[in-house]
Amino acid sequence: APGVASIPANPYPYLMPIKKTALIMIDFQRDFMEVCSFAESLGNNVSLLQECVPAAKAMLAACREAGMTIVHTLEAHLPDLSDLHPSKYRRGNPPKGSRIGDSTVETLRCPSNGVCLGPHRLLVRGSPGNDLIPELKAMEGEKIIHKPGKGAFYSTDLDEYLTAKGITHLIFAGVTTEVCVQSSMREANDRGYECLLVTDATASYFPKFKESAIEMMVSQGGLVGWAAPSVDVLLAMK
Ligand code: C5J
Repeated sequence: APGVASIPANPYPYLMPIKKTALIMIDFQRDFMEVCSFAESLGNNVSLLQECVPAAKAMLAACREAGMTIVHTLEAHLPDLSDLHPSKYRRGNPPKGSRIGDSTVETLRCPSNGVCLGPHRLLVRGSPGNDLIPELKAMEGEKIIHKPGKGAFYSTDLDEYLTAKGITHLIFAGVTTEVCVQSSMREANDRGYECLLVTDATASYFPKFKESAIEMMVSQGGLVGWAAPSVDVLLAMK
């Protein structure tokens, strides 16, 4: 049909009505992707997440070109932390200086190459760590969702925004696959959206969790949705 891209996907072809589809870019924020960040303060290797940036960039460019709806999410808390559940604050029992809302001034190891986020408050809205990475900045007119949870629908206006635009299909990219991407895709699936995950535009600090998360979501005939590499999505959109 005209305006519908047929994407060879797992577990079977995904039909994408371009004007009714939004690209959802999950949490491509410096907090998770860069050195001197929240993620590094918790001991994660952020270079694993950088691997998915080229495919995410290509998806963003193609979806912009096609005039699609684009949404960027950020895991972010208000400066007064009033939207942070005490359970989330306590979780992991992180040392002082690595907790949500803490200031990094004295706590982070900074690299010697001069690339440094600089002092910031961890996962706090408006703090430098909460910016999108420079390669994947939002453009004028693209929706930015600040979300206090892992899922993009919890305590946000995302569902209303998409519904008002007549969006029925969602293409997901982002980090990390098994945490915020998977939570968001499951929430979207329960709300009736047809979801596809772009497999090389998502990454995890734990590569085996990424593979397992994708396997789980496409299992049993696509219980949560579909998965396909960016090359197949981009070709089908041409
Ligand atoms: C995490 C996320 N991993 N964006 N957040 O805490 O996946």
